[in-house]
Order: sequence, then structure tokens, then C-alpha cells
Amino acid sequence: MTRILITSAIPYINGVKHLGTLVGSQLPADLYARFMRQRGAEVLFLCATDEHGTPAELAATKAGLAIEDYCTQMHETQAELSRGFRLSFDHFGRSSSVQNKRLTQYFAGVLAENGFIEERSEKQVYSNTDGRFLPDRYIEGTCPNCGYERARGDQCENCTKQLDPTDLINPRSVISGSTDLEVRETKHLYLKQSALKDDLDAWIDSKTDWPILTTSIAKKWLHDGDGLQDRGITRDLYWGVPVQKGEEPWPGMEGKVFYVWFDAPIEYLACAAEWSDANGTEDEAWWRWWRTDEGADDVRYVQFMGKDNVPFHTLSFPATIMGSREPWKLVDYIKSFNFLNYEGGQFSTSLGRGVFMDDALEILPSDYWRWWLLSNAPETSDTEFTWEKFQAGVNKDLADVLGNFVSRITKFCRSKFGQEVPAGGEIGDGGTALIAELEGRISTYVGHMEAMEVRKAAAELRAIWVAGNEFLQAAAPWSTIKTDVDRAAADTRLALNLIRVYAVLSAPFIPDASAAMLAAMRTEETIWPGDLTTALSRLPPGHGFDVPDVLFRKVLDEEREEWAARFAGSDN
Ligand code: B3M
Ligand code: ZN
Repeated sequence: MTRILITSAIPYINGVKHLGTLVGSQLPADLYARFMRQRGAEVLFLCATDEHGTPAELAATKAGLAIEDYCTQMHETQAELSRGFRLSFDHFGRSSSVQNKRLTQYFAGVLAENGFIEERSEKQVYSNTDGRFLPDRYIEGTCPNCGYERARGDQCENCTKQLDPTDLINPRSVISGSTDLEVRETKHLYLKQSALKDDLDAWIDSKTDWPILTTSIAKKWLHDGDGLQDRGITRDLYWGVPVQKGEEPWPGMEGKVFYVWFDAPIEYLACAAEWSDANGTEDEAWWRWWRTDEGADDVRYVQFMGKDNVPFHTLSFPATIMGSREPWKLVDYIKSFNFLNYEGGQFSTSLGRGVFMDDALEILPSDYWRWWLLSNAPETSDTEFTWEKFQAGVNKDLADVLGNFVSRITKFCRSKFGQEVPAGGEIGDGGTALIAELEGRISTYVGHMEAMEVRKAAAELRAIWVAGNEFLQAAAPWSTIKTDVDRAAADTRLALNLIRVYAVLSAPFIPDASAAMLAAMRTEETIWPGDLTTALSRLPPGHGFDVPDVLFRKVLDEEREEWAARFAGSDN
């Protein structure tokens, strides 16, 4: 059986995520996981909260909570929202787990043994006003690469360049805003990524099937400018994985922790360990997903992430894995996404601009969001959420096409034949043509889903729904019933069966509606339709059904206006 390991970038713990983050990793990862499970693959789908680093500390301080308590609360909040969006993780872990601590310290130890870690005395920004060092996000300034004025100490959000705090022009403290900063000497560990450059280069070159978005970002940081830089992997912070060499102390590194981007990807492994521990399996059972000498050589490992995370997943994390010189699995495919913008600008947490996961579920059920976001996923370029586009997409695709099909045929059958699949007649020319069209479309759909071409898959699924509507419109059993009852019965039977097939095909996109359709058809038969003629006769004459409640309601103009005003943010 095909085995697929799927990870979504792990969201920072600091606060509820907006829809852009959701569609950039967790949601498409879920789509793929659900689809692959349906196709009979053995899937392990992992995600977690990214709990270390300065964003977490800053948010906890703002919330007036101890960092440990803040993380526990926010993890539960994010887990609840994931359930709300029906994200089907096999495990939703925490990068602050003991498993991650152990593995992070373990990798640091092996990397050091192999000569890939170097101690360097370096200059760090120290804030006299705040009485502390200002690593990463504790400092902001102008990006030396692109001139963006709000670049953070660890990365420029605008051009994705990885930075060190001392690179920033006109730096200021995020805690106090102070510019009374000085550069002081402190000791840190560096991962010698440059020593692995040739390995990384050859590895990326071998990935000819990766999306251009992924490889172009990787190659840019490998070859542009000064090429691949060694990275500082420790910080002067309280919260994080304490620096140790495996289980041994690391002289000179007391009181320091690993940099969040060192331990966060290791959580992908740790999450598998957490999952396995939670299921009470043997200690190293998860190795069959992660160690190529323990069976993981036939696992296909796919990662999902936004483009700003690509450098860390194509360079830094693979450097950690390669530098261990141990048979841990490297990723096989990286599906990356551009950004989703909001009404002509960016989503903004600080300004409350845009729709966040909790708001979204408060105003509409998750399938509405899942469908719109996935069918508009920012694959080839940045895309934009606007309330008008959202309203149009939901109303047309979900209410007018799919919802209308289901309601029309079930209501018609109830009124003319009763609440059972009618007997009589045989598939006619219209039905035969429909089956031929659907066979082609379903195989195209499968191709797009396997290739993780999310928008194309959504467009094909929509076309599959449209074909059903068109068949029904042309067959018009409400007319033929007057002259040819068998014709009307056979066409109605086909259309009722199509509801079940639609439920199966659509489940990865809209799992709740899919379940409602199956329930209405009083069936649990969810096997992927092979031969379509057979699949479309699974509900035989006499099989009872219910007319479902409205599957999808329309978004009204007043609602659209109200929501647009409500989520415009404090600067508007
Ligand atoms: N938490 C960044 C982000 O959420 C980071 C991803 C880590 S993936 C190992 O965009
Ligand atoms: Zn920049």
C-alpha cells in the first residue's frame, strides 16, 4: 500500500490565524490527506503549534500570562479551530513537547560530532533601555535587501530574506521602541550550512518535479549574493529548548536555548513520536515513517507551506537532516503557496484587518470557507479575498450548482414517486452521454488532486457538478413523466445515484456537506467510484432517502456589506 507522510507548516502559537495562513498550508494539506486516504493510501498527517521563539514570548507578555500557560491555552484554542475547519490531522502536536526537546538536543549533538556546528563569538544587539539582548522579532528595522521598513530581526516578510538582527538598518526594540541599542559580544552556535551547500545543491537539482515557486526560492538563496550563509541556531532567551549536546551539557552555552527555526521543523519528527506515544505504540514505532532504514524508504513525504517558509524547508532543515549523516527521511515534494491578500491590502493581526479562523466559523459553516479558499488557492500568484468574490463563489458553485441539484431531484422524486429510488426504465442516451463525460472529468480530477493542483481540481469538481445539472435540465423528468414514466423513473434514479457519487468525490473539499448528502441518501457507501455505470446503480430501486435540509444557503447582499465593514480593521 502507498504510504504518505504529510506535514503542514506548524502555525505560531501567538494568536488565532487568518484565512491566508489557513489556505497557505493546513487546508490544502488536509485536502490532500483526505483524498489520499480515500484512494486507499496509508496516510500520516501531522501538524502542531510552533511554540518557541520571540513571537510566543511577546504575545504571552502582552496577554499577561506565564509563557507556559499562554502556550497551553493557545494550543487548545488552535486545536479547537482546527476541528472546526475539519482539519483531519492524525496528530496536532506541540513543539514544546518533551519529544521535541529530546530530538532537538539529539540532532544538535550529532551535528556537532560531525563537525557541522561551530561556536562563534558574535555581536548581538543589546537594548540598554530593556536590559536584555534583542534577538529575532524583538527587533525591527529596515531590510538591507529590499528596503522594507518593518523587517524583523530574523527574516524580512517582504522579500523572504533570512536576516540577523545586526543586518537591520535603523533598528529599534519591539519591546520599548527604544533605539538606545548597542552591539555586545556573546557566544552562539552556528550551523555550518555552507559546508553542506554542494549536497543541498545536488539535492534541489534532482527535484525536477517541484513547483517553480519552491525551487526558485531555494535556488535564489543558494546562489544569489553571498550564497548560503551559516546560521546562528542559539539565542539568549528563557523560553525554548535548552542548549545541550544530546543528554550532555554544552559548556559555555548555559542559559541559552535553540533558535525556534532550529527546533520547529524537528517537530515534524517529534510530532510523529508524540502521535505514536499517544497511541501507546512501541517507543520507536514512528521510525517506520521517518527512518529510511526502518521502512520509511517507501514513504512519500509531502510538505505544505507558504512561500515565506520555503528557505527554511529547502535549506536549513534539510541541512540538519543531511548533516546528521543518519538515515532520516528527506522531504520528497514541497507544495508551496503565495499569499492571500485581503480587500486590496494585507491581512493584519495588529489592525484586526481581515477574517480570522474564529470569526469565519462564527459567521458561516466551515465548508463555505473550505470551498472558496481552496478553489481560489494562491498557487501561481498572490490572490485576493474580496467579499464580492466570496459571495459570488459560494452562491454560484455551492448554492446554485451543487445545492440546487440535490434539492431539485430529491424534491421532485418525493412528489412524484415517493421517498424511494424509483424502479423502471433503463439509462437513456442522455444518461450514457453523462456517464461518458463524467468518466473523463473524474480522471482529470484525480490527476489534478494527485498533482496537488488545487485550483484546477476545484474547477474540475465544479464542472462535474455542472454536468449533473445540465443532464437534469435536459432530461426534464418533470416533463417526460407525463408521457413516459419509465424514462422519467430511470433518469431520476440516475440523478439520485449521482448525489451519492458527488458526496464521495466532493468529500475532500466539503466534508460536512458530503456527510449530509450521504445521510440523506441513507448510505455509508463511500468507496471511490470505479466503473461509473456500476457506481451509479449502487442505490437500487426501492432504496429509501430523505430530502435534505438546504445544503448551502446563499450569502445575502446585506450580510456581505455588514461583514466587509466588520472586518475592515481599525485603520479604516
Ligand atoms: N511557524 C512560520 C509560520 O507559521 C512557522 C512555520 C514553521 S514550520 C516548521 O509562518
Ligand atoms: Zn526585504
